[in-house]
Amino acid sequence: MSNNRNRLNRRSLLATSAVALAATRTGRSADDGKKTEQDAREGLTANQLCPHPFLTPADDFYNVSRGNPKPYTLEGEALEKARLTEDTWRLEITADPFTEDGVVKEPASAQQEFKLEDNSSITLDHLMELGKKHSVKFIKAMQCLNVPAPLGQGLWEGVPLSVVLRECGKLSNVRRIYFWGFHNNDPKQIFQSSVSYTQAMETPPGDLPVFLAYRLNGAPLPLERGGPVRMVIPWAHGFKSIKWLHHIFLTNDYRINDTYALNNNDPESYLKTAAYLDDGPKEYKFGEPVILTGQAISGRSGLQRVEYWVRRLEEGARRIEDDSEELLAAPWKPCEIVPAPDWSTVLPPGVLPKDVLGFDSETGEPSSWPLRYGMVSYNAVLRDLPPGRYELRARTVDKNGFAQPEPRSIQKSGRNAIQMRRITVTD
Ligand SMILES: Nc1nc2c(c(=O)[nH]1)N[C@H]1C(S)=C(S)[C@@H](COP(=O)(O)O)O[C@H]1N2
Ligand SMILES: [Mo]
Repeated sequence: MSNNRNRLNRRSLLATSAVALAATRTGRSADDGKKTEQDAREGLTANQLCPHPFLTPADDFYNVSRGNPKPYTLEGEALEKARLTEDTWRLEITADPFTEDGVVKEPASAQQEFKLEDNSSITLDHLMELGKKHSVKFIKAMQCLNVPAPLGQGLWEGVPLSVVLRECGKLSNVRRIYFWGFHNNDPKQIFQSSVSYTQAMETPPGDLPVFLAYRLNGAPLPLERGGPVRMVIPWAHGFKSIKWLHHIFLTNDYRINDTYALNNNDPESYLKTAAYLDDGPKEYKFGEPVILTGQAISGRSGLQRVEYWVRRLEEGARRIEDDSEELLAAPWKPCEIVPAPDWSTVLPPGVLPKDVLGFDSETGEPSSWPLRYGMVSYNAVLRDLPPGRYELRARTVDKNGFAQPEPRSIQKSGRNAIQMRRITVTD
């Protein structure tokens, strides 16, 4: 495995873009196996090998939103009433008086609360003012726990929740912090999530803070992505990243009562390391290159490699499960992971890699590749598959050596099935 890692490091130093990479790839290696791999890619364009932009344009994210009407469809006066324009946006922060005999002894309290009713709620100007000194930026893949495709990857920017909570002065008996967004004033449409007090206040060095995002890919966060302000929880699946943020609620009730938990989801699940396959042609002529592409998310346990397996479908072949003997014992082979891009071509104008969390603040090099909680493209090119029917699969292996769907094979902790494409090669 260390071999594998060296190769990646060397490559990310050498190649500054996918295009440059395609040029460096053409047969300079002494290693024969490597050479065949390079030959397989000859004549293919960078776009064929990596059909995804590194940052997903804000409009191209896959949208997962509740509510009727959806908050992002509101216009004009309705949008202003919903406090979803830059001028009308307000954030409340209140403390929960809740106690329960023998369970929660003391109520939460805050020296200062921020409320609509007494005009003390926080404005976007106030938040941006905090941002002048404390703003953070980082690249994160958004992924739903229940959707079998990544939603998108953005450069998110905003103010850490810890900085906003300090505006409340002294807090007492706060163990959990809830947040929810606009939901049509209908309590049934509420969508809330939470983090523990410690998760909000204390970020391990090198790790990423919870924050209130107001920019995406260098522009104000659009309404459809949850603007003016959305919570972003770096390590979590999408359901923690509440859109159209309106309310932060401080409570001493330690029990996790996220909306998503009500549908049998694990409310504490971390973003999962997993590979997703792109669609592609179903039929190839013999001799045509079969290009397997996809995206992989580097979750909590990191990403060591992506592997593919070509299963030939013989007469009478059966459907197989992700834990079948045949799959587990199959000759999986490594995919190419597309190296780090030339950051000056993918980051918005004026944003330097060294200013982005997850990058070295002096050298501007990413602290890991793939980026933690980010997403990379991968590919494999198959030449000379004899005529026949095939199943193509891809899976991740995390930094602990677990191949997908392990170690989390329970689907409601994050969708993680091994994806498969069926193709036919004709004479
Ligand atoms: N207010 C609100 N926030 C929300 C949701 C919602 O329905 N309402 N859906 C959540 C879920 S389940 C996911 S996966 C992500 C999707 O984010 P996206 O639409 O920006 O891709 O938003 C989360 N935030
Ligand atoms: Mo989701």
